[in-house]
Amino acid sequence: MTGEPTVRSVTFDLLRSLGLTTVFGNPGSTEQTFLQEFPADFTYVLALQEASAIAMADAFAQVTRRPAVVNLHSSAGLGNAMGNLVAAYHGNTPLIVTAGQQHRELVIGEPYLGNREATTMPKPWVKWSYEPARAQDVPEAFMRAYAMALQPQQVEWLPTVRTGSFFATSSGGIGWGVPAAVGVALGDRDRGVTRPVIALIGDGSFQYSVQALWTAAQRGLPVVYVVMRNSEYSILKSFALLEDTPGVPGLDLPGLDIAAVARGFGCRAVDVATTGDLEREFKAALSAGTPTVIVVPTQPQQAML
Ligand SMILES: Cc1ncc(C[n+]2csc(CCOP(=O)(O)OP(=O)(O)O)c2C)c(N)n1
Ligand SMILES: [Mg+2]
Repeated sequence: MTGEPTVRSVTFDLLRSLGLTTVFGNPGSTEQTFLQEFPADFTYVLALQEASAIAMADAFAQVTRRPAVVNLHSSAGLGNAMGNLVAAYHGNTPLIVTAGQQHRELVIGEPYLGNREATTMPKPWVKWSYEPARAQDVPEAFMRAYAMALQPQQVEWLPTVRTGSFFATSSGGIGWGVPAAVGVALGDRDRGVTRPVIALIGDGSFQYSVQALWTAAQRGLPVVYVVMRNSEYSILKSFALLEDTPGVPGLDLPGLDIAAVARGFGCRAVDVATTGDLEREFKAALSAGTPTVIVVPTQPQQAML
């Protein structure tokens, strides 16, 4: 960057000095001013959808043990991200999340993509939310967000058991695992660790942030997704029995060609039929050097609730 410092150049310098040179996101018009002339020493991880961006950053932060930066698109992007923002909050993950806003002179007219109450929208699932009154306040807002992100929660949640090799969402919301596996693999790459990442996930849960497969494929990440295909929301059928609520609609998932979807996002994908197939394909996936989705047919079973 040359010439007079700008708010943007000072902000990027600050992020650089804090070691925050990986930005997860999905861009929109309101972020392009910030993202223009994106510095060559920064990495922008394109997630295709904001729910995936947050969960990737969540896992990345857990693996690298540093805060991670997420750049979302205004109110619509923040809305898409909310479920996984709740997960990051429960997991105590230090995230710095920015969301674009429409031009100040337009906001009074409630324009497309404007955020009526930008600081209220993410509450209560963030420790701090702030809308800088002046452009000049942006670097300080980042600095404060960084400091806040590193502070412990007032009330500690019971953390997910983390040995550094097992990760799970802390919120109970599904749609975390597919992108979080991407975040773990990117975090490993960032800290120079080489190991495969195994993501075990149900066929229903797989659908929620499925576009993260594209990021995994584009970046050649060593992720093996093992998808348990029972063609239903099995756990909800068990709940229906437990709670004696017969006739709940929407619990069957016929007609999902998961391997075809995965191939569409650029992954290797196989349907296996036997345990022998599974063993062979799993071994092959471990050395594939590219993400693989293995679809395993399973018998629906009643959960012990
Ligand atoms: C964001 C979100 N939406 C809906 C739910 C409710 N829910 C809990 S488990 C589940 C189904 C999971 O299905 P699947 O991954 O196929 O697992 P299975 O029970 O079949 O093994 C749903 C929809 C949720 N927890 N989070
Ligand atoms: Mg299922």
